[in-house]
Amino acid sequence: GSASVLVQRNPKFSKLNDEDVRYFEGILGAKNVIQDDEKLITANTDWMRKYKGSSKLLLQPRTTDQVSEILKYCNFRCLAVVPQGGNTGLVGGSVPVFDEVVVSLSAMSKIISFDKVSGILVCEAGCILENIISFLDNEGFIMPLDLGAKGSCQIGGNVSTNAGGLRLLRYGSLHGNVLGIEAVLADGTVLDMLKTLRKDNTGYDLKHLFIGSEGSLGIVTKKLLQEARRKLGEILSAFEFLDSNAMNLVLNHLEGARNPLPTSLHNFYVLIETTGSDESSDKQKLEAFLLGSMENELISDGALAQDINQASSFWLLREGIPEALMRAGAVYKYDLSIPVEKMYNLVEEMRSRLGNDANVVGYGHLGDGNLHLNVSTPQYDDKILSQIEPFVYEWTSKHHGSISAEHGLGLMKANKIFYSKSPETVKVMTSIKKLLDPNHILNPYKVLPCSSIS
Ligand code: FAD
Ligand code: 2HG
Ligand code: ZN
Repeated sequence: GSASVLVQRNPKFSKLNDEDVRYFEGILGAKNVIQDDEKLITANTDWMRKYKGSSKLLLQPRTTDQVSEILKYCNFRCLAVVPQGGNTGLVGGSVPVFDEVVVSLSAMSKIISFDKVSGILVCEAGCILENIISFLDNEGFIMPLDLGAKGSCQIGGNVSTNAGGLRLLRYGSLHGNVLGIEAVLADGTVLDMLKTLRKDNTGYDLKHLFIGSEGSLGIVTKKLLQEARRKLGEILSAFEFLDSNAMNLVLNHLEGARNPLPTSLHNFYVLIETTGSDESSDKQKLEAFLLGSMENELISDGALAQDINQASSFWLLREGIPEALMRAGAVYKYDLSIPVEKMYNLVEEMRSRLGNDANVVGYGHLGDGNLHLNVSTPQYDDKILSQIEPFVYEWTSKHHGSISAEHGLGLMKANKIFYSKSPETVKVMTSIKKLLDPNHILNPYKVLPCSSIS
């Protein structure tokens, strides 16, 4: 079960009854009000199968108005709600903790418009990231966001977690790429912040509150605006790294994974991608970079993808790590921002703390200073956990890093926020939360510490 975080059900929340179900059926039609056991198990279980809730109801609205009506009713009845996208989140934020109603955005998956001149895309929150990527690719544009979970995660979930991913280095975070948002507040109010202007300094820019708010302030709905950039510029688009433990895991657990440098196992691998407007000059630059780095003994070996198939087989080695870790057994995940020069010290210290009890794996977005420290064990074990935490948080805090670079706080780290934020800042966040969601029905027990909310 969701063992590692102990919270109590808030007794203020009502329990779902038949009348509630009938009311939702009236809004959504019976087939979008789901009580089927199998579908509920899926909605109650996170991607890692680590967090499990016991919700009895899954709602699938098709319009913003329906989301608004759902929330208005839940707020009135004091029924707690979990907004859910593709359910690929890694911090236990996307599933109920107890019996919260799950509101899934999956049925809101239309691309509404795309303007080729400005590169502005408008779509519903439930659009699957991979569908947006291929839509834009067909139009000759690039989506500024890409991540391993692209086949399942939704743009609304990406915005709500402020997902970083594999292209942040080149295109920056969603705070820069999202031009507007439509969101529904806890009481059902629809906030239209969908301006397609690039410049608009009229008051507070409220959309930024919703980017990275992990479903705790509102539900992002229709028409997210997303800037897609043209394939231009001879610049680096990704700079990822993995250590030998990560490489070994992928090679052993993922079908189709092949080491392009098979002669010996190296301590570190980096995966570098460029996206320029002229393929042949890109290739020349990369070749020269590779040769130069080998001559200067910065690297000991390297390989250049010769075609798109080879490139995706390189990417599999990096993107496949979370999947390989899942297959290897239990996993403790830490998503940290740490100054690059100190980043690997933590991995090594963790290895010496845990000895042979665990496989400590380091990989991540080197170009962004983002380490994914994963500790893999045969099964979950409280003794091992007590060796890892609070050490990992204290270490990160001591080095002025962040305990959540890109995955958010969710349930896993709601009570750990003070390692990265001052009490004063948390107080302001709590005031905002209380203002926008006075009954705390939106994603309870997540993001902010329970002690600060009740
Ligand atoms: P969910 O998991 O369903 O939800 C995540 C959070 O957002 C929850 O708190 C939920 O309540 C809230 N939420 C979802 N939709 C909405 C909405 N419409 N309105 C309001 N709140 C909402 N993350 C990175 O940053 N970079 C990576 O490179 C990366 N790679 C990943 C690779 C794999 C294999 C996996 C499994 C995950 C990865 N992640 C990565 C984690 C990342 O947070 C998610 O994959 C993604 O951004 C979440 O989208 P989702 O639609 O699955 O949201
Ligand atoms: C990635 O970069 C994801 O692959 C997942 O953010 C990281 O599972 C992890 O720790
Ligand atoms: Zn990542």
